[in-house]
Formats: sequence, C-alpha cells, structure tokens
Amino acid sequence: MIDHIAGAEVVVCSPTRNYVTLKITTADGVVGYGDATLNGRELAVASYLRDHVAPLLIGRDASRIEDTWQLLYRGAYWRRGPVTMAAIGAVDVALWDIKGKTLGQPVYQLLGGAVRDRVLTYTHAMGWELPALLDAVDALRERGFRAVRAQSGIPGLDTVYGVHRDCSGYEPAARSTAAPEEVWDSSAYLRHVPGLLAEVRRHVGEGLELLHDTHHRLTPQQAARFAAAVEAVDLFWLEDVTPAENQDALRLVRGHSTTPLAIGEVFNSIWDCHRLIEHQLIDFVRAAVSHAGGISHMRKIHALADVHQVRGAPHGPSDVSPITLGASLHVGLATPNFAIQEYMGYDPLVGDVFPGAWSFDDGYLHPGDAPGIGVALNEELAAKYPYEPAYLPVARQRDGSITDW
Ligand code: GCO
Ligand code: MG
Repeated sequence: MIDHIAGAEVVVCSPTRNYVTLKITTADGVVGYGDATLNGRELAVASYLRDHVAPLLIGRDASRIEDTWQLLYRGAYWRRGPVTMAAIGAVDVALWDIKGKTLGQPVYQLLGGAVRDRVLTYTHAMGWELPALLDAVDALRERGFRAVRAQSGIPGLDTVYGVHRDCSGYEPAARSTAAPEEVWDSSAYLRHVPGLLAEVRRHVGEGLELLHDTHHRLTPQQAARFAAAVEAVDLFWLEDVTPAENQDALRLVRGHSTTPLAIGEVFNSIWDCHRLIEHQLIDFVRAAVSHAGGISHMRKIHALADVHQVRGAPHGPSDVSPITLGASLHVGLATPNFAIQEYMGYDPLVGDVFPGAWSFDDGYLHPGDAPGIGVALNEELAAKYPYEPAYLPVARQRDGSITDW
C-alpha cells in the first residue's frame, strides 16, 4: 500500500557544482528523490517546485504517478519549457523511487524488467593538441570505456568550451555571478577538426566507438559540410550539429552524409522532437530524464522513437545529479531501443552527497538492484555546500556578436 504525500522539500546544494533535489515523503515515511537541476538556472526550478508544485502534492496519493504528471502538465495551463519540465521530471522520478521502495523492487523491474544485462556508456576525452587528446583517449580505454567523445582545442582560439589546455576535466558551468565569455570561430573549427578526428580514428583503429559534439554551433551548410568531411571517421554519432530549433536544417545534413546524428540535450518534451523522429532526421534522441519530464515522459519519447528506429541516448553530464543518472539507467535497462548512456563522471564529493547503487564496469553501467532508483541524498553533507552562482560560458564570434551555443 502506498500512502499519501506528507512532505515535499527542495534541497539546493553545491558540492563542487549546483544540484537541486526534490525530496518527497509519504505519510508512512517512505522517501523518494528527484533531480531538478537546470544548469545556470537552478533557483528558478527550486522556486517553481517550492512555491507552486509542493503545495499541490501534499495529501495526494503517491502511487498515482501518471495522474500527478498530467495534473502538473495539463493543469498548469502553461506547458513545456525547461523549468516546468525539470520540475515535473523531479516529481515523477521521486514518485517512481517511492513506488519501487514500497514494492521492494528496483524501478527497472516496474518498467517491464531488463531487456539487456548492462547499459553501454561513453565518456569525454579532451586534449588541446592531438597528442594530449590521444593520451586522454588511451587512458579512458584503459579504464574500460568502449565509446569515447573526442574534443580538442582549435588553432587561433584561446579557449574552447569543454577543453582545457592543461588537459584537466571540465566543469560545464564556472562559479561566477556572470557568464564567462569566449571567442568562437566556425571556420577555424571546420578547417581543423575533421583532420584531427581522422587522426584519432587512425590511432584507435576499429575497436573503439568515437563520438563528437559540435554544441549547436554550425549553420546548416557548415553542418552538412562537416558531417560529410568526417564520414570516413565512422563516428558513432555527431552531436548537436546545428541548433535544435531549426530542425529542417538536418535535411540538408542528411542529404550530404550518412554520419549518424544525435540531438536532444536541450529538449524537454516529445513535442520538441516528434518531427525529427517521425521524419527520421536523427538517429539518436538525447533528452535527459530530468529535463524531459521524468521517467514517465521519457518512456513515451522512446516508444515513439522505437517506431522509427531512432534510439535513446540520454544526456548525462556532471550537471545532472547522480539521481538522474540512476533513473536513466533504469530506463536504459528496460528500454529495447536504448543505445548508450553519457557518463561524464562526478567528483568523489558528489558521490558522497548522492550515495548510489549504480556501478561502472568494463565500459558498461548498471543501476543496481536497490529498491526504487537507488540513489539517496546525504542531507547533512549537502548542507555544508550551499548554492553558489555558476554559469555556462557565452560564445561570441570574432566580431563580438553572440553565436549559437
Ligand atoms: C554534453 C554537453 C554538456 C552541456 C552541459 C550544459 O554533451 O554533455 O553538451 O557539456 O553543454 O551539460 O549544461
Ligand atoms: Mg552535448
């Protein structure tokens, strides 16, 4: 028997970076956690949950996950959007967590059970120059990764998002009250990166999946040219090759290349991607469980994608919390057309604040068999790391105008 909701609290903490966590408690003391982190806009979701959603949850039957989703989505009148959908996603995941804990089952069992034994994952290799990048790829291979996203510096630019000159890992948002700015030059990128990726392929041979992320920065023509130029690299995918709003752009890209395309980390509902899926303009849909309305809504996106042989490959940067990673792995284990899970990794402190049952082995992840999602929040530790403003960088072209992200 699942009881009614007695409490809904929001915890904002910053163990190396900001995370927003929703904690729902039932009258009989079962606790469910959901991740509501929206990088650089954390407090907007925290307020949405605290001020507008929590009061609606109190007293509701915690077993009615879909009905609660419908209430929050349809009932608000104002639909979609990253803040709304991240808030709904947190409620949804917390309620799945409660259902699993009450029934004594990991969530993947409630989704129909495992359709695979483990979930393939990829992580990030960064190197400003080719030798550093190759070293980074080799080191990840040593750790067991079978798929690696390769990003490099660009001659003539001082900084490139996600790539440090000193080869250290990157944090998507820098702690600061204003977004740091960097200069971007698509021509320099187009001249340099296809050759560099060809070198990476030559170095690794056939046994490693390679991915590359263009962070939505190219025009349709540039994207088509780039996708064709990297054809021989045999990428597992080319990610976010154009901004996600201009979806017809992908027809031009498709017309010039068979390089697989992945888009979706900024999507927050099925309405952002249904045309891309129906017209088969993408091969992988990358919406994250936390940003796209939770497990319930991700199931619908993946079901539609399955009809069109598009596969799920959720966003998994360090700016979604381990609760989202855990939730995503339950979906991955139980979803036939799930391809791969991004796993950027976390600072050990983040692992202490969010102790989890999921594990990495031999290039694959598994959500574990703890009841529910299997990721908790250590509130005492979290309280030691209060929110600190942090923002993603803004990119400007050489003439000073803001470019696409
Ligand atoms: C990825 C990304 C991230 C995002 C970041 C935004 O593929 O993991 O593109 O680095 O930029 O998550 O908040
Ligand atoms: Mg990306």
